[in-house]
Amino acid sequence: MADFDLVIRNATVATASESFDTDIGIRSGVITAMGKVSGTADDQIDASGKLVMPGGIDSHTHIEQLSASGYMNADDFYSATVSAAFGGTTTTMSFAAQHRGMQIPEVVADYHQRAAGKAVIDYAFHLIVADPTPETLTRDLPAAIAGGVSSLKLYMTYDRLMMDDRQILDVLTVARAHGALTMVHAENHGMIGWMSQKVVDAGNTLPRYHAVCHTRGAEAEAIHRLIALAELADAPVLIVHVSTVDGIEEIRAARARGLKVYGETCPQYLFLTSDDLDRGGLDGAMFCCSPPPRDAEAQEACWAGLLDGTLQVYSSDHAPFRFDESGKLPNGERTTFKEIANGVPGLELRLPVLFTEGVGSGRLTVNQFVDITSTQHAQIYGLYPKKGTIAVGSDADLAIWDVERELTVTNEMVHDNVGYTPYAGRRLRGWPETVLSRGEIVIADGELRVDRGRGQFLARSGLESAEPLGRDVPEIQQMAAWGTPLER
Ligand code: DUC
Ligand code: ZN
Ligand code: ZN
Repeated sequence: MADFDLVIRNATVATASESFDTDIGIRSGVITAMGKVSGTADDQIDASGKLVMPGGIDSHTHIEQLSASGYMNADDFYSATVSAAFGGTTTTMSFAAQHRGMQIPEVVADYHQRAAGKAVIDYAFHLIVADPTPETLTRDLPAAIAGGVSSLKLYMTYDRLMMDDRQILDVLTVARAHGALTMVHAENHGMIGWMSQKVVDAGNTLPRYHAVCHTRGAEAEAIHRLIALAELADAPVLIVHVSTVDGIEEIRAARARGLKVYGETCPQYLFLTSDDLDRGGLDGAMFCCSPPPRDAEAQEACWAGLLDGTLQVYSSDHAPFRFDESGKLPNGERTTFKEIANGVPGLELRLPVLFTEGVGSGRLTVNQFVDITSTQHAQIYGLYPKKGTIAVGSDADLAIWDVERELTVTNEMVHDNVGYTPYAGRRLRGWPETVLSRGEIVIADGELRVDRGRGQFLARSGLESAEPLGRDVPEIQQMAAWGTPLER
């Protein structure tokens, strides 16, 4: 038997902290040797002149998920994970979504079943909680967390998903007690609803009004309120898809006060603006997501937030819907902006677009690129060091980049099932040409090399990010003294 299943020779490796030249020896899916690797190997890849980075981890994706409004994502676990792999991502984290009235054990089992026979790369789940009944809180959430789904997601908006402040406090308390991290979609529901109704009543229904009605203040207010709730519960939170100057400032200020508040931004907030929703007729529907893309100042704030560590993760929020009756245009030409399925695709192009615009432009080092696209996702969500780095003992999830390759994005080149990409027409430089998952070549020479169903579920536990600060919260102590201790 050979010493290695595969050796990658002459690699220039970039991790989140350093760049160096090395060989990489792989056995049974794991990196077992680095440096000058000698010994026999069944297979070899010469990576001379290429850049080898940890495969991307996309910690915010919607795959084969039924939305609360009844729209099914255009991607199942096969098309989504194939698309991810072509773009250099080797782990997806998507949602098992509870809707009101659904039981959590069935929800989680259902998503396991959807993914198991289809995923071509490894995957984990977060749990969307929409119905925090006493049984959900006391029985089902702890069981789901113990089963490896150790991050929850809550919504502060959307009629059928949103939670009020008391419900949020209930869930944060359970998450704190059982070691789960709570992700939150933070937008003020009333502000958006009030404005949307008035705008639609006046006959203004085009996609561009979506960008205006999801006001900047709606995001900032909800983030501010959430942070106050998290501070009372002494529970860490991660605010997803942050898009505004003021929202980022709220997170920065909370972190400066020592609170465990994490933040995420996405390609649509770095590379798109509200002008994209104002393309002729209904074409802007292709760019409708919540929160919406903003303006150049907000884009700059998102870059600054990533660079100074206010925002730790850059995810796609891949929410795939086709530009037809199945998603973006449920009422055809008469679709109003309130009816357009929310979300943009981004799983495949998340990394290449950032590589061009970030590393290529000199805004980011390759190490910062690795950090915000892979390593911090693994660290925050409990996958590190199995995933998110290149080191002996880590899974051989690797993307071998041709940093010189230039191409122009087309709708046809993307492997998801959406039919368009918001980034069509962009010129890119740098592309992940060979992609490995647990040492197996998934993508090479522009082709998929594996069968559906090889991806494995990643159970997560013991999240450091979810550990409470353990601060004394005077009001909570008082409550305990009055005979109501919280489960701590
Ligand atoms: N907004 C969400 O909250 N989820 C999916 C996509 C989107 O645009
Ligand atoms: Zn959201
Ligand atoms: Zn989302």
